[in-house]
Amino acid sequence: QEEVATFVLTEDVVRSFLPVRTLQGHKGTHGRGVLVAGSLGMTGAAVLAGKAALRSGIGLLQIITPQGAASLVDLGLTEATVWPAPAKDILDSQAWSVIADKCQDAQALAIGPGLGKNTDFIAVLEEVLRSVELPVILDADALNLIAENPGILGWRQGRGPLILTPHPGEMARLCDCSVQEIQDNRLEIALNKAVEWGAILVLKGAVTIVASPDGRAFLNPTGNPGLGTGGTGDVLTGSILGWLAQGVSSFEAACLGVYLHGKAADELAQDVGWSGFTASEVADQLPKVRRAVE
Ligand code: NPW
Ligand code: AMP
Ligand code: MG
Repeated sequence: QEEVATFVLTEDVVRSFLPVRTLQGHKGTHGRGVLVAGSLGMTGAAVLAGKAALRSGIGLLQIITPQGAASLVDLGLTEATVWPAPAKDILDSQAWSVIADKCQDAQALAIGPGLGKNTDFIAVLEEVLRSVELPVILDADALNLIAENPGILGWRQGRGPLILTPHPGEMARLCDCSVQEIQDNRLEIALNKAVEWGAILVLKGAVTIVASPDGRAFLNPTGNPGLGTGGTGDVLTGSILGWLAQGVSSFEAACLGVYLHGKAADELAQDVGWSGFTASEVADQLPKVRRAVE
């Protein structure tokens, strides 16, 4: 049994996690990330996550999305390259070969925002858990698919780092319990599941928890109810991908992502209050809040 140590994230802690940029840095040294996201009707999730990765400073971003959604994602995010996988509206098992190829020269992989739920895609998730050695973030529909068989998370043990970013609804599906049960025992559940799944667990919501399998957990003091609007979780996932690609290790990248995402929302709330700012604006605010912290 590991010793449990719980802290509140502070600006000083977060500052120490920020990657250092050198004068000679270029898009190669600033890291490549692969984002597997989007489906017809949810291309916005891919665009929002991608925008947040770029706003977090990633060098190169490659987005994998179904063929039928690719041109919309491409138009939505000029700076990313888009790689269509052979599926019309929603990714299926054929996506694996494109993902494996793009992961070869990347530093991090994120899967899930706006994917939709095609049970055929579980084969890809199994392959990722078993064989991808890069740090991997699983969010949204990737988690909803895994909820059908959470045991496969155990396959990751001993491979690369794994970060899971469920909101309370997704966590309830993963744990096969009610949202209320999750909310009544957030810290205990987050720590226990981080150990069971061998993953950094980001349990989102008011006071997001970042729990590590080594028994550490941070409580995040930033953020406000204005974040309760479509797409903000997609932005968080993209931002963590950005930090991972820049070489920040998984627990630190998750903490950085969560803290700055909340601080960006707090900054927006200074102007407009706790409602009416958008997920895109949260992403666009990230460089400014990073600058204020460093
Ligand atoms: P309730 O409503 O109280 O019963 P879903 P989703 C619960 C994509 N998106 N505290 C909530 O519970 C995503 O990336 C695409 C308590 C409800 O049951 C996904 O791929 C967008 N409960 C897909 O849509 C923009 C909470 O969770 C359930 C909670 C579906 O994702 C939007 C809702 O979650 C979106 O991001 C909290 N803090 N938070 C786009 N533009 O393309 C959530 N719940 O059913 O998993 O749906 O999160 O919208
Ligand atoms: P998702 O449901 O995946 O779009 O993620 C929603 C994001 O908004 C997560 O980062 C949550 O932590 C954040 N969020 C939602 N409601 C609140 C709240 N009341 N206070 C702070 N953060 C919130
Ligand atoms: Mg989400």
